[in-house]
Amino acid sequence: MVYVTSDIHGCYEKYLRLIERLDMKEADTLYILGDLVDRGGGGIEIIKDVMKRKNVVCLRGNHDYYALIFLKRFAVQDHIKEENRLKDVFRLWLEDGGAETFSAFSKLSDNEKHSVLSFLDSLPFYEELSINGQRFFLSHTVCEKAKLLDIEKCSILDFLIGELEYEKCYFEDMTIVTGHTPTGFIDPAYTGRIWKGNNHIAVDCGAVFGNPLGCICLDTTEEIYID
Ligand SMILES: [Mn+2]
Repeated sequence: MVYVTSDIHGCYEKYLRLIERLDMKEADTLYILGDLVDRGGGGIEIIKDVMKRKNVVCLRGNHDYYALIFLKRFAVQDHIKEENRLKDVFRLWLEDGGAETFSAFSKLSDNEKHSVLSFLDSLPFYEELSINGQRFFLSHTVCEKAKLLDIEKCSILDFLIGELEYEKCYFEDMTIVTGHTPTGFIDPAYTGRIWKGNNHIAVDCGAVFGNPLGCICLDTTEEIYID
């Protein structure tokens, strides 16, 4: 079975309960579509656990992307004094939930810091899957349809902060599975629930905002919610 969740945002307890609930066998895989860290306090714990598991695959979200940049420059190397331009963005990241990640990361040993940074640096931006003949495109988010159809023109930012057009079917023969946007923003009636439509599956239920952590099995379409 292939399972997909996203935007765990440091909710370590919900993550552990999801892993327990899925009770994955060797042939099963859980994809996490990015934003492991920030806002909730358990992002670093989640990374340490994911690194030990063979059947959990993470893609990169905007928060993981910025955490890598800022942890490397300001928690490992000491660039605090000289880089004013980057420091403004660093301050914004801290305010947007990065402070929790920064503080937990700072408590790690040098070896642990190194492995967390290597892990973040290794995360892919998207992945294509075929399950029982059905095609899926997995990523944190994607850009608008016209641009994605010309994928050569896309930059990594399109897969981190792109503005997805949920009202448009991008591909007739492939479902786009994404996180990043809490489903309540797509349709308030779906707050805390997985949203599906127009060959999209949106799995970010807003777990860090008090909603359940949503997960979908792509083989069976079963939806799993961890309160
Ligand atoms: Mn995001």
